[in-house]
Order: sequence, then structure tokens, then C-alpha cells
Amino acid sequence: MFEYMGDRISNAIKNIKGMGKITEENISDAIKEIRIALLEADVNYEVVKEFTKNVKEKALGLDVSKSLKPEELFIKLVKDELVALLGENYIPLETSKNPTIIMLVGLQGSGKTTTCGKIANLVRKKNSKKPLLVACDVYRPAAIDQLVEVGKSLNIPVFTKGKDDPRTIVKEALEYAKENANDYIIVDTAGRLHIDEELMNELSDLSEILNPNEIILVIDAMMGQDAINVINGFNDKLKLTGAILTKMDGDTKGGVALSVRHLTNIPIKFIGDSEKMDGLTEFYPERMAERILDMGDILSIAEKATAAIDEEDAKNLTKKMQNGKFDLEDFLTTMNQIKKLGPLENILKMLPGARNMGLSNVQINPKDMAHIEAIVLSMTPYERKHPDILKASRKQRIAKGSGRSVEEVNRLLKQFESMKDMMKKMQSGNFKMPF
Ligand SMILES: Nc1nc2c(ncn2[C@@H]2O[C@H](COP(=O)(O)OP(=O)(O)O)[C@@H](O)[C@H]2O)c(=O)[nH]1
Ligand SMILES: [Mg+2]
Repeated sequence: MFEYMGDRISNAIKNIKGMGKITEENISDAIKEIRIALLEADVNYEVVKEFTKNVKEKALGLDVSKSLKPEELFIKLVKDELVALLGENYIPLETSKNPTIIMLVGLQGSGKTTTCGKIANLVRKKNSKKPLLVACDVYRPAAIDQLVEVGKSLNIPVFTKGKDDPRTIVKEALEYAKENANDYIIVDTAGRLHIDEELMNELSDLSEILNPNEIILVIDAMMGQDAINVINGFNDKLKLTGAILTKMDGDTKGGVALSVRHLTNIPIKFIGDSEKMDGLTEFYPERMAERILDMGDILSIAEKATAAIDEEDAKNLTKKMQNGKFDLEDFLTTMNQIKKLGPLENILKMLPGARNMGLSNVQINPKDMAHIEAIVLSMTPYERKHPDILKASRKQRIAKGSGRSVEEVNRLLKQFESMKDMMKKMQSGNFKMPF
């Protein structure tokens, strides 16, 4: 989502490398490049102007005599300014009230219904909440069924009352939640193609009845700068507490993520980065800035991992990696754990230097993963622990057993070796950021 913009900015910064000091002259090209990168990513013009002005002023005031090199100082400065632009702190979703009531609003097709499910899934997992979804989009025939399906897929209850008046529906849903001890109520509302008065009146009525802890606007990142008008339009009528940018996994240039906070003062709480129910990432300004600059987003990976992976397993694996005792059995366990983190492509993209290593556009075929699994499973437990004993005849047996070729078995063993190698390097501190 931020690849192109990030690459241009990183390149601009690289050009400062090797310069002894920072002067107006030698940073002016870099600043110009950053400006173009931001504008091309569809960041609002005013925001770009302000951003580049700040970077320039602060860069000229940097004290280069300290131990850091000019480009290191400059990249830190750009990162800090990005963090400021993105809103400085992550503002989490309200979870402390009982019940917590969240209303999702937004235009048709923005991702409200999907995001309702994602939020329910998240608060159940992370905050041990017992969510209830409420279907209030009574205008589109399939809208209620869609939420019911979402609920079913997650095993989370959905309150529906057909095409009744949404005002009645929410009142009854509140009663239902009380009776069933649901402590987190997520209300899916209707959306139109454009903001219209009737819809806004309905939404403000709902907000009055529900007195929600959060009213969150769900917005499609592909809208680009129009998103700002939509946010302002909704915020005029309802007191928005946050926004969620969806479809950030798509073809969006992502610039809108950099404009929203500055222009509307509404915090982005999450980004939607897949159609699946775990495709919701908390919007930490610092992590986003690091992603833009290809500095990686290890913390988000770690967070996804803690949500998905058994802690004991993870600890054991880390220990083995550190002791160089990592074997093919562990390789298999790791693979199965990684699978739980969602699409591997998304994880690879978050690694430091991912774009530089060409990992940001890798396509991973789930079949390849299945093949690897088949090969490892065809080995005996002893072989998995001692892959160095695998000579021609054993390899042939494994190939036959897994229905794969000997070449594939060889390739896997090679990959495994280089993975072990990388772990050793990271362990000994020889692993350098590739930029
Ligand atoms: N790729 C992707 N698709 C999404 C995301 N969020 C929603 N969608 C898709 O966008 C379409 C519209 O979503 P829906 O929840 O029905 O929107 P609503 O009309 O606002 O309720 C559906 O096909 C969703 O699967 C996302 O973060 N990434
Ligand atoms: Mg919907």
C-alpha cells in the first residue's frame, strides 16, 4: 500500500548518504523527491506542503556533530514527522464500558458489514468480550443475510429483526444483549452511495437511542482524497470517534492515510488489509511510518503472532533457534504457526527491508506450502531431527512417499539450511538492515 511512496522517499534519503553535513543545498533535492512521492501517493497538497516545510526547517536545525550520520539523522527526522502526521499515538477502541456500544457508519460498499465481523472477532480474542452484532441495514435485501453469514463464520450471535425500523431494532437489541450478557454491541448500519439527509437523520436517531461509546466511519481507501469530504460530511451530523480505512491491501496508493488526521482531526483506528475476518490492523502511527520507510513492522507481526500462536510453543521455538537446535520438525511447526497468521504475503511485507529484498510482491501458492509439508511428513522423526543424514536413497524414498520430486526435496533442504544460516546470523548480531 505504501510501497511506491516509501521507495521514493527511501531513495531520496539515500542520496544524502555520505554527505558530511546538512545544508539547504544538499537536502533540497531530497525534499523535492519527498514532495513528489507524497503527491503521487495522493496525499493532500496542503498536507504535503506543511510536511516538507517542517522537514526542511528541522533538517537545517539538526546538530550533525553528534555521533549520528547526516542520513541517519535525516531519516529519523522524516520518520518522526510522518508519525506526527499520522497522529502520534494509537487511539484504541473503547473496551472498558459494559456494555460497550460501537456503531459503524459509512457509504455503501465501504466495508461496514465485513468490519463489524472483524471488530467482533478482535475484541473477543483480545479483550475477552462477548460481542453481539446487530443488523440495521434494512434497505438492501442481502445486507442482513450477509451479517448473519459473518456471524456464523465466527460463531458470534447476530441480532436481526428483518426489515423493521432500525430505531426499533436497536432498542430491542439492547434488551437482548442484557438478557444474554453480551458486553460488546456492534451495530451495522445502512449506507448509500452518497451522503443524504434521510440516512443522516436515521443515523443520528440511532446514535441518540444507543448513546454509543464509539461512532466509527468505515471508509474505502481507494476513494483517495474524496475520503476527506466523506469524513467531514459524516462528522458534521454525527460525532465520529474514529475512522477505519479499508481495502488497504488493494491497489490504493495509501496517501489518504496520511491526510486524514491532519485535515479532519479524526483518528484512524484500524486499517482493513484483507477480506478475511482477521484482516484488521491497529493503526499505530509509529509502526505505519516504519512501514512507509521500509523499516519493517515487527511489532504488528508480533501482535498477530501472540493472538494466533500458542505462547509455550513460541517460547520453545525461540529457544531452539537461539541454540542452533532448530530442526525440520520445528520447521514444520513454524510453518503451521505462520499459516495461522493469515496470508504469508502480508507478513513478509512487514519485515524490515522487505521492499528492498523484493519481498513486497511475492506471491505464495498455498499448494507450495502443502508440498513442503508433505515432504517433511514423509521423513522419519529421526531424519527430521538430523537432516544431514539424508543421502540419495533416503531422498528418493521421501520423494516417493510425498509424491514430489527429488529436486523438490533438495530445494526444501537447501531452503531449510539457509533459514538456519540466517537465524545464526541474526543471533550473532551480523544481520544488518538491508538499507
Ligand atoms: N480486499 C479487501 N476487501 C474488503 C475489505 N473490507 C471489505 N472488503 C470487501 O468490500 C466489499 C464490501 O464490503 P461490505 O462489508 O459488504 O461493505 P458495506 O456495504 O459497507 O457493508 C466486500 O466484498 C468485502 O469483502 C478489506 O479490508 N480488504
Ligand atoms: Mg453492509
